[in-house]
Amino acid sequence: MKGTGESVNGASLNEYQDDIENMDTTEDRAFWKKESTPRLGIGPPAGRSMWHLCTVLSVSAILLFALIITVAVSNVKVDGKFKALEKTVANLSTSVTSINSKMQTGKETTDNVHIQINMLKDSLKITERQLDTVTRELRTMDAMENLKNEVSQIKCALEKLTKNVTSADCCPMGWTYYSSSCFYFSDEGMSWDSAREYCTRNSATLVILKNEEKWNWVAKKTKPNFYWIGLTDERTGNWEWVDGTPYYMNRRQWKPGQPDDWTLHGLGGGEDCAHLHNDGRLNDDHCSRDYRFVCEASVMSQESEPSK
Ligand code: MBG
Ligand code: CA
Repeated sequence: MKGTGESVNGASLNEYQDDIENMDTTEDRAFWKKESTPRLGIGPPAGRSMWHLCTVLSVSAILLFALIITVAVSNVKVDGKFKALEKTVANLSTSVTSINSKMQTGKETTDNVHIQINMLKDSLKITERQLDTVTRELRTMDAMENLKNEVSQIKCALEKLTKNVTSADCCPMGWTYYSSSCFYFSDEGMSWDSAREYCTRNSATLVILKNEEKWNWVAKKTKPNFYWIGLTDERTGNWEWVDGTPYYMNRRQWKPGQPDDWTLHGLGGGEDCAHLHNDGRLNDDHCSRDYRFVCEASVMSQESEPSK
Protein backbone atom coordinates (compact mmCIF):
# COMPACT_ATOMS: atom_id res chain seq x y z
CA MET A 1 0.00 0.00 0.00
CA LYS A 2 1.79 3.06 -1.23
CA GLY A 3 1.36 6.34 0.56
CA THR A 4 -1.26 8.52 -1.03
CA GLY A 5 0.67 11.52 0.19
CA GLU A 6 -2.21 12.42 2.50
CA SER A 7 -1.65 16.06 2.99
CA VAL A 8 -1.65 16.51 6.69
CA ASN A 9 -2.25 20.14 7.36
CA GLY A 10 0.72 21.66 9.03
CA ALA A 11 2.82 18.56 8.62
CA SER A 12 5.44 20.35 6.61
CA LEU A 13 5.55 23.07 9.22
CA ASN A 14 6.27 20.44 11.76
CA GLU A 15 9.34 19.15 10.04
CA TYR A 16 12.62 20.82 10.79
CA GLN A 17 10.80 23.17 13.09
CA ASP A 18 13.28 23.08 15.88
CA ASP A 19 16.11 25.46 16.23
CA ILE A 20 18.93 23.07 16.81
CA GLU A 21 21.65 25.64 16.27
CA ASN A 22 22.36 25.81 19.95
CA MET A 23 21.99 22.17 20.59
CA ASP A 24 23.83 21.21 23.73
CA THR A 25 24.57 17.58 24.26
CA THR A 26 27.42 17.98 26.68
CA GLU A 27 27.79 15.81 29.70
CA ASP A 28 26.40 18.30 32.20
CA ARG A 29 23.02 17.88 30.58
CA ALA A 30 23.13 14.18 31.28
CA PHE A 31 21.22 14.52 34.49
CA TRP A 32 20.07 10.93 34.52
CA LYS A 33 23.29 10.03 36.20
CA LYS A 34 23.33 8.17 39.43
CA GLU A 35 25.72 10.73 40.91
CA SER A 36 23.14 13.49 40.41
CA THR A 37 21.33 12.32 43.51
CA PRO A 38 24.00 11.94 46.13
CA ARG A 39 23.11 9.28 48.64
CA LEU A 40 26.17 7.34 49.66
CA GLY A 41 27.92 8.64 52.72
CA ILE A 42 25.13 11.10 53.52
CA GLY A 43 23.36 9.84 56.56
CA PRO A 44 20.58 11.59 58.45
CA PRO A 45 22.03 14.84 59.84
CA ALA A 46 21.96 15.59 63.55
CA GLY A 47 21.16 18.58 65.80
CA ARG A 48 20.17 21.97 64.43
CA SER A 49 20.43 20.96 60.79
CA MET A 50 18.06 18.09 61.55
CA TRP A 51 15.53 20.62 62.85
CA HIS A 52 16.08 22.72 59.78
CA LEU A 53 15.46 19.76 57.51
CA CYS A 54 12.38 18.72 59.49
CA THR A 55 10.95 22.21 59.01
CA VAL A 56 11.71 22.18 55.29
CA LEU A 57 10.16 18.73 55.00
CA SER A 58 7.03 19.72 56.91
CA VAL A 59 6.56 22.85 54.82
CA SER A 60 7.08 20.85 51.62
CA ALA A 61 4.59 18.22 52.81
CA ILE A 62 1.97 20.89 53.57
CA LEU A 63 2.56 22.59 50.22
CA LEU A 64 2.32 19.27 48.42
CA PHE A 65 -0.90 18.42 50.22
CA ALA A 66 -2.40 21.82 49.37
CA LEU A 67 -1.36 21.40 45.75
CA ILE A 68 -2.92 17.94 45.50
CA ILE A 69 -6.19 19.25 46.98
CA THR A 70 -6.19 22.21 44.57
CA VAL A 71 -5.58 19.93 41.60
CA ALA A 72 -8.32 17.55 42.72
CA VAL A 73 -10.83 20.36 43.31
CA SER A 74 -10.15 22.10 39.99
CA ASN A 75 -10.35 18.69 38.29
CA VAL A 76 -13.88 18.16 39.59
CA LYS A 77 -14.88 21.75 38.72
CA VAL A 78 -13.57 21.57 35.15
CA ASP A 79 -15.16 18.14 34.76
CA GLY A 80 -18.55 19.56 35.81
CA LYS A 81 -18.25 22.50 33.43
CA PHE A 82 -17.26 20.17 30.63
CA LYS A 83 -20.33 17.96 31.17
CA ALA A 84 -22.60 21.05 31.25
CA LEU A 85 -21.08 22.27 27.99
CA GLU A 86 -21.60 18.89 26.33
CA LYS A 87 -25.28 19.15 27.25
CA THR A 88 -25.57 22.73 25.98
CA VAL A 89 -24.02 21.80 22.63
CA ALA A 90 -26.35 18.78 22.33
CA ASN A 91 -29.37 21.04 23.06
CA LEU A 92 -28.20 23.61 20.53
CA SER A 93 -27.93 21.02 17.82
CA THR A 94 -31.41 19.65 18.65
CA SER A 95 -32.81 23.18 18.39
CA VAL A 96 -31.18 23.71 15.00
CA THR A 97 -32.67 20.45 13.71
CA SER A 98 -36.10 21.38 15.03
CA ILE A 99 -36.06 24.87 13.49
CA ASN A 100 -34.93 23.32 10.24
CA SER A 101 -37.86 20.92 10.11
CA LYS A 102 -40.32 23.68 11.17
CA MET A 103 -39.08 25.77 8.25
CA GLN A 104 -39.39 22.88 5.84
CA THR A 105 -42.92 21.90 6.89
CA GLY A 106 -43.95 25.54 7.04
CA LYS A 107 -45.47 24.97 10.51
CA GLU A 108 -44.06 28.20 11.89
CA THR A 109 -44.29 31.72 10.53
CA THR A 110 -41.12 33.14 9.03
CA ASP A 111 -41.05 35.80 11.76
CA ASN A 112 -41.16 33.19 14.51
CA VAL A 113 -38.40 31.20 12.88
CA HIS A 114 -36.22 34.33 12.68
CA ILE A 115 -36.75 35.07 16.36
CA GLN A 116 -35.75 31.53 17.23
CA ILE A 117 -32.69 31.70 14.99
CA ASN A 118 -31.55 34.91 16.66
CA MET A 119 -31.99 33.36 20.10
CA LEU A 120 -29.92 30.40 18.98
CA LYS A 121 -27.19 32.70 17.70
CA ASP A 122 -27.01 34.36 21.12
CA SER A 123 -26.79 30.99 22.91
CA LEU A 124 -24.08 29.98 20.49
CA LYS A 125 -22.02 33.06 21.36
CA ILE A 126 -22.30 32.29 25.08
CA THR A 127 -21.36 28.65 24.47
CA GLU A 128 -18.28 29.70 22.52
CA ARG A 129 -17.16 31.92 25.39
CA GLN A 130 -17.68 29.05 27.85
CA LEU A 131 -15.67 26.74 25.60
CA ASP A 132 -12.81 29.23 25.67
CA THR A 133 -12.88 29.31 29.46
CA VAL A 134 -12.85 25.51 29.80
CA THR A 135 -10.04 25.25 27.26
CA ARG A 136 -7.99 27.74 29.29
CA GLU A 137 -8.73 25.86 32.50
CA LEU A 138 -7.73 22.55 30.93
CA ARG A 139 -4.41 24.11 29.96
CA THR A 140 -3.96 25.27 33.56
CA MET A 141 -4.70 21.71 34.67
CA ASP A 142 -1.86 20.46 32.48
CA ALA A 143 0.47 23.05 33.97
CA MET A 144 -0.69 21.93 37.43
CA GLU A 145 0.15 18.32 36.57
CA ASN A 146 3.68 19.38 35.63
CA LEU A 147 4.03 21.36 38.83
CA LYS A 148 2.77 18.42 40.86
CA ASN A 149 5.34 16.21 39.20
CA GLU A 150 8.13 18.65 40.05
CA VAL A 151 7.02 18.90 43.66
CA SER A 152 7.01 15.12 43.99
CA GLN A 153 10.57 15.04 42.60
CA ILE A 154 11.62 17.56 45.24
CA LYS A 155 9.89 15.52 47.94
CA CYS A 156 11.64 12.44 46.67
CA ALA A 157 15.06 14.08 46.73
CA LEU A 158 14.46 15.25 50.30
CA GLU A 159 13.38 11.78 51.37
CA LYS A 160 16.52 10.32 49.91
CA LEU A 161 18.60 12.87 51.74
CA THR A 162 17.06 12.21 55.14
CA LYS A 163 16.34 8.51 55.08
CA ASN A 164 18.99 7.36 52.65
CA VAL A 165 16.38 5.50 50.62
CA THR A 166 15.05 5.70 47.10
CA SER A 167 11.30 6.02 47.13
CA ALA A 168 9.39 4.32 44.35
CA ASP A 169 8.42 7.40 42.34
CA CYS A 170 11.70 9.23 42.19
CA CYS A 171 12.83 10.74 38.89
CA PRO A 172 15.74 13.11 38.20
CA MET A 173 14.89 16.77 37.68
CA GLY A 174 13.45 17.37 34.23
CA TRP A 175 12.13 13.81 33.98
CA THR A 176 8.49 12.90 34.49
CA TYR A 177 7.20 9.99 36.51
CA TYR A 178 4.55 7.67 35.06
CA SER A 179 3.72 4.07 35.92
CA SER A 180 7.03 2.99 37.50
CA SER A 181 9.14 4.76 34.85
CA CYS A 182 10.77 8.13 34.34
CA PHE A 183 10.33 9.83 30.95
CA TYR A 184 12.39 12.51 29.29
CA PHE A 185 10.77 14.65 26.57
CA SER A 186 13.58 16.48 24.80
CA ASP A 187 13.20 20.11 23.78
CA GLU A 188 15.80 19.81 21.09
CA GLY A 189 15.98 17.76 17.93
CA MET A 190 18.62 15.27 16.82
CA SER A 191 18.98 12.23 14.56
CA TRP A 192 17.42 8.95 15.69
CA ASP A 193 20.88 7.44 16.41
CA SER A 194 22.01 10.43 18.48
CA ALA A 195 18.71 10.36 20.36
CA ARG A 196 19.20 6.67 21.10
CA GLU A 197 22.71 7.38 22.40
CA TYR A 198 21.44 10.27 24.52
CA CYS A 199 18.96 7.94 26.22
CA THR A 200 21.56 5.20 26.71
CA ARG A 201 24.01 7.68 28.26
CA ASN A 202 21.30 8.49 30.77
CA SER A 203 20.61 4.86 31.73
CA ALA A 204 17.44 4.93 29.61
CA THR A 205 16.18 3.80 26.19
CA LEU A 206 14.18 5.49 23.47
CA VAL A 207 10.59 4.96 24.58
CA ILE A 208 8.93 1.61 23.79
CA LEU A 209 5.16 1.85 23.39
CA LYS A 210 3.67 -1.58 23.79
CA ASN A 211 0.49 -0.65 25.56
CA GLU A 212 -2.21 1.80 24.58
CA GLU A 213 -2.49 3.60 27.90
CA LYS A 214 1.20 4.46 27.89
CA TRP A 215 0.98 5.43 24.21
CA ASN A 216 -1.86 7.85 24.96
CA TRP A 217 -0.06 9.33 27.94
CA VAL A 218 3.12 9.90 25.89
CA ALA A 219 1.21 11.23 22.85
CA LYS A 220 -0.64 13.74 25.00
CA LYS A 221 2.74 15.24 25.85
CA THR A 222 4.29 15.04 22.38
CA LYS A 223 1.39 16.42 20.33
CA PRO A 224 1.57 18.40 18.05
CA ASN A 225 5.30 17.95 17.59
CA PHE A 226 7.36 15.15 16.08
CA TYR A 227 9.24 12.87 18.51
CA TRP A 228 11.47 9.86 17.78
CA ILE A 229 10.56 6.69 19.63
CA GLY A 230 12.41 3.37 20.00
CA LEU A 231 11.03 1.72 16.86
CA THR A 232 13.08 0.94 13.74
CA ASP A 233 13.31 -1.50 10.82
CA GLU A 234 16.88 -0.54 9.99
CA ARG A 235 18.48 -3.73 11.34
CA THR A 236 16.39 -6.47 9.69
CA GLY A 237 13.83 -4.74 7.49
CA ASN A 238 11.14 -5.70 9.99
CA TRP A 239 9.89 -3.22 12.55
CA GLU A 240 11.29 -3.91 16.01
CA TRP A 241 11.56 -2.10 19.33
CA VAL A 242 14.95 -1.04 20.63
CA ASP A 243 14.78 -3.81 23.25
CA GLY A 244 14.95 -6.30 20.34
CA THR A 245 11.31 -7.41 20.53
CA PRO A 246 9.27 -7.48 17.31
CA TYR A 247 6.64 -4.85 16.55
CA TYR A 248 3.31 -6.37 15.46
CA MET A 249 1.91 -4.24 12.65
CA ASN A 250 -1.20 -2.30 13.61
CA ARG A 251 -2.18 0.10 10.83
CA ARG A 252 -4.35 2.14 13.16
CA GLN A 253 -1.19 3.23 14.96
CA TRP A 254 0.19 4.80 11.74
CA LYS A 255 -0.82 7.81 9.69
CA PRO A 256 -2.75 6.76 6.57
CA GLY A 257 -0.39 5.32 3.96
CA GLN A 258 2.47 4.87 6.45
CA PRO A 259 4.95 3.28 6.83
CA ASP A 260 5.93 3.83 3.18
CA ASP A 261 9.74 3.66 3.26
CA TRP A 262 9.71 6.75 1.04
CA THR A 263 12.88 7.31 -1.01
CA LEU A 264 12.19 10.59 -2.82
CA HIS A 265 13.57 12.74 0.01
CA GLY A 266 16.98 12.53 -1.61
CA LEU A 267 18.76 11.71 1.62
CA GLY A 268 19.74 8.22 0.46
CA GLY A 269 17.84 5.02 1.18
CA GLY A 270 14.30 4.88 2.52
CA GLU A 271 12.76 5.58 5.90
CA ASP A 272 13.78 3.25 8.71
CA CYS A 273 12.95 5.10 11.94
CA ALA A 274 9.54 5.73 13.46
CA HIS A 275 8.40 8.96 15.06
CA LEU A 276 5.20 10.17 16.67
CA HIS A 277 3.48 12.54 14.25
CA ASN A 278 1.47 15.68 15.16
CA ASP A 279 -1.59 13.62 16.15
CA GLY A 280 0.26 10.92 18.11
CA ARG A 281 0.19 8.38 15.28
CA LEU A 282 3.34 7.04 13.61
CA ASN A 283 5.27 7.86 10.46
CA ASP A 284 8.49 6.28 9.24
CA ASP A 285 11.09 8.85 8.34
CA HIS A 286 14.74 9.16 7.39
CA CYS A 287 16.73 8.41 10.56
CA SER A 288 19.01 11.41 9.99
CA ARG A 289 16.24 13.93 10.53
CA ASP A 290 16.49 16.12 13.60
CA TYR A 291 13.42 15.43 15.70
CA ARG A 292 12.79 15.63 19.40
CA PHE A 293 12.71 12.30 21.23
CA VAL A 294 11.35 10.53 24.29
CA CYS A 295 13.53 8.46 26.64
CA GLU A 296 12.23 6.06 29.26
CA ALA A 297 14.00 4.55 32.25
CA SER A 298 12.43 2.21 34.72
CA VAL A 299 12.62 3.65 38.23
CA MET A 300 14.43 0.49 39.34
CA SER A 301 17.42 1.28 37.12
CA GLN A 302 18.50 4.17 39.32
CA GLU A 303 18.09 2.21 42.53
CA SER A 304 20.45 0.28 44.75
CA GLU A 305 23.94 1.44 43.95
CA PRO A 306 26.37 -1.04 45.37
CA SER A 307 26.91 0.09 48.94
CA LYS A 308 30.48 0.14 50.10
C1 MBG B 1 5.25 12.55 4.45
C2 MBG B 1 6.03 11.70 5.44
C3 MBG B 1 7.20 11.05 4.77
C4 MBG B 1 6.76 10.32 3.55
C5 MBG B 1 5.96 11.24 2.65
C6 MBG B 1 5.45 10.53 1.41
C7 MBG B 1 3.44 14.06 4.36
O1 MBG B 1 4.11 13.07 5.07
O2 MBG B 1 6.50 12.54 6.48
O3 MBG B 1 7.80 10.15 5.67
O4 MBG B 1 6.03 9.19 3.91
O5 MBG B 1 4.85 11.77 3.36
O6 MBG B 1 4.74 11.42 0.61
CA1 CA C 1 6.99 7.79 5.76
